[in-house]
Amino acid sequence: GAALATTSMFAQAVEPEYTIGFSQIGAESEWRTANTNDVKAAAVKHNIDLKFSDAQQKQENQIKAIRTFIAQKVDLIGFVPIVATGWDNILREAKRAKIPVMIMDRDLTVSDDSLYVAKIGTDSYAEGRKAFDWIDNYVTQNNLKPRNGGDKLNIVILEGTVGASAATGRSHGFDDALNESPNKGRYNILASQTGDFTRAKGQEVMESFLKSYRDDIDILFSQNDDMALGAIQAIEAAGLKPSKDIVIVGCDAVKGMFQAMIDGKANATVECNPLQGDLFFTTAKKILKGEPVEKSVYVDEGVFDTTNAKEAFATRQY
Ligand code: GZL
Repeated sequence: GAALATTSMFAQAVEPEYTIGFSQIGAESEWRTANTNDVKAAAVKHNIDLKFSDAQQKQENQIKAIRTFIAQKVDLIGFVPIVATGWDNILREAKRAKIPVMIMDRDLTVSDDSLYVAKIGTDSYAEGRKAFDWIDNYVTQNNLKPRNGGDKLNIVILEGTVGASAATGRSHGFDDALNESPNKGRYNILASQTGDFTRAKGQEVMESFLKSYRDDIDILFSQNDDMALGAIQAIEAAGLKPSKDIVIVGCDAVKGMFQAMIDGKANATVECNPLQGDLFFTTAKKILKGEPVEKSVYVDEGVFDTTNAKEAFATRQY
């Protein structure tokens, strides 16, 4: 009775053991929002005092936030590098201040890997390979032919944010899988352009693709689902049937894309897992307790398409 209540009340009140500064890139997609929500929920679960900063898609705001965390003498700094380069100086400042740094989600390129202690990431290269492999299999299974009667299936690509490892990784993975495929002669990359991971930009770029190549496009590879959902609107506005006239493959496996697959407007999406908060704070506590941690850990990711979208939808958390 009372004793139990006292214990549980006490458990709520115990001072946070650590203060962690976290710089998030922004709120550009459903996936990003899910990632943010998960980080915040995990901080509560781990009883961490979280100082959270939203960089509004600007690297300089991330650098400013990290500098503020250093001035506040937080115990550890975590951030999602919006682009892969330009972090060496600020990470040297953190190192001089003896504040350990962890990376989440996207990857970065630094001159000296000791500038961060650990990375909890998503394997964008593998995601790109899975996207092409799904397309290649679908084309074979359905004996898909070019809509324009030509000899190549034309692919257009909506790329993610320029310079982001999630974009470059997916492009490299897709290209390598295509070039290694015995069927590579079937395909032609007709156009590839950044839609900056947003729904609005994805729709805009797809409109321009359709203006130039309406009846030549057979397949869209979109490097996130938000751009794919924008592209679906553009495809319908052009009087074409998404997933039928143009095969549509996305990345992230967010709820909006599951709904599109269930509605018969999209074909597949390669999962990218935003629920990294628990692993992140568990790893952070080990670092702060001086325990050894792995330098780089990837979260688990699968592939979903119209054959498993319905039953998977019920259990999706984002
Ligand atoms: C991928 C992540 C990407 C998502 C986008 O790991 O960084 O950023 O694919 C998000 O939806 O904008």
